[in-house]
Amino acid sequence: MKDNAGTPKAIDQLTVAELTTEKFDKEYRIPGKPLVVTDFLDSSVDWDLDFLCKNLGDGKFLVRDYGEGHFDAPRREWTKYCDHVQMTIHDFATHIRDGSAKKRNLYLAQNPIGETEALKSIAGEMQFLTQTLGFEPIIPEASLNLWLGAAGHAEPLHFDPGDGTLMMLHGKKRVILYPPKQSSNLYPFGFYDVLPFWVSQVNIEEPDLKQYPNFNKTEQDRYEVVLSSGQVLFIPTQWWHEVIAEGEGYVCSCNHFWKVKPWWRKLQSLRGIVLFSMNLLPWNWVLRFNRFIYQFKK
Ligand SMILES: O=C(O)CCC(=O)C(=O)O
Repeated sequence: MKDNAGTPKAIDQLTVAELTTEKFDKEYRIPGKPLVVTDFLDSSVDWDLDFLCKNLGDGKFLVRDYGEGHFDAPRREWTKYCDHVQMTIHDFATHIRDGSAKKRNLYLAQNPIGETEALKSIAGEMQFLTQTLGFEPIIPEASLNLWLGAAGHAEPLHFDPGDGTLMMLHGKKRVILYPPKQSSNLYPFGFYDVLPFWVSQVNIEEPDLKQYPNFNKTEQDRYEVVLSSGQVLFIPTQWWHEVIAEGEGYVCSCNHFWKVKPWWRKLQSLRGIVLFSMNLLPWNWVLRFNRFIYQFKK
């Protein structure tokens, strides 16, 4: 990070034993404040490539194919977010092992894992989220989503329609967060723009302050955490987050999107309300409609 460098704020950290339902509700869920639970998963849990190949079945996953050099260009010059390719976990593991996932910027992102053996291995932790902390899926069919990619990959700054939990299952991720009140200083793409309106135009590691001068104002509200294997991060809806895979090799995590409670936290920004409403419609309608409007706007 260059001109905008300051000391980021830390995210609160608690152990499972310190976390009661009342404490979570009062201090984190109701105000919409991020939290790391440091010992969330059993220390024996390690979703490495061998584990994933053995426990995820033979079905195909949708892999984001950003393409070589994609992240070197300013976001405003991108012509799309990414392409997609379908492959089995075995094929993707080969791309990770031979270095082509890193070179081509392939990212197995946000893929539902369904009722697999992998999910069964963390059933107790999922139960803690739903039964002890009272999380409810954002839509009934919402599942645990897998994120697997090469170290170095950075998933650009964006926000989500639901509350999220991101659990680290192999390796480390650095997560940079900004609260919803900073939205306008993060220069989101417009409605019917080339990239979705819940994505920021700013490359926060190398911000172009001539083009995005108000980005400087976000410094006081920059939060950062390095999430290690076994930890889970609560990301409240509309909190902007960029997620960077640290270290060597590859990283694996899973997230889940949950209903926003209390519901009025959905109303924090216009973008948040629109994204939440869109999420209630079938996504292929939404994307087709967006593309249709964009071609006239160009
Ligand atoms: O892990 C990633 O790359 C992104 C995860 C994310 O955006 C989320 O959990 O909401």
